[in-house]
Amino acid sequence: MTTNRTFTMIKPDATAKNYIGGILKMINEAGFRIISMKYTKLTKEQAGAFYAVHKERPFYGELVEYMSSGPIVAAILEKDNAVADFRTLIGATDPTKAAEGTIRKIYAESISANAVHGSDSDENAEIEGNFFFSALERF
Ligand code: 3AN
Repeated sequence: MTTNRTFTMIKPDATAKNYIGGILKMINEAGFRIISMKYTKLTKEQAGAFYAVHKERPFYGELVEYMSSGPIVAAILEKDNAVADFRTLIGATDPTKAAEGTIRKIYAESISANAVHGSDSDENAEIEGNFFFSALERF
C-alpha cells in the first residue's frame, strides 16, 4: 500500500549548523509539500517517549540525550508514496553508507547525529505526526 504522508524531523546537529534551509529546499525540490511544521526543542521525557520503540536498543540513552540537546524542526510532508520516497531521499541511517545526493550523505555527521528523521512505515508516520501536531495543526 502507498500513502501520501510521512513525518520528519531536522535533528539538533543540522539545526545547529544552519542546515534547515538547505534541507527544506531538498525536501521541496523532491516534490514533498509541507502540511504542518514546527521549530521546537524536546525535553528528555518527550524524546524518550517519541523513541520508546527503541527502548531496548543499546543506543537508546544516547539517542534521547542527543535528540533533546538542541532545537529541531518537526514536519508532516505530503507526496505520493511519501514514506518510501522520503526514506530514499534521506539515505541510509549511517551517513558513510548513504547514497550520493541524499540528505544524510550531504548533511549528516554520524550515525546518531544523522541530520534528519523519516518515518519507517505508514502507521508510524501517523503516530509520529500526531505526537507533534494536534488535529487543528494538520491541514
Ligand atoms: P532510521 O532513522 O534510519 O530509521 P533507526 O530507526 O534504526 O534508523 O534508528 C533510529 C535512530 O536511532 C536513528 N535515526 C539514529 O539517530 C539512531 N541510531 C540508529 N542506530 C544507531 C547506532 N548504532 N548508534 C547510535 N545511534 C543510532
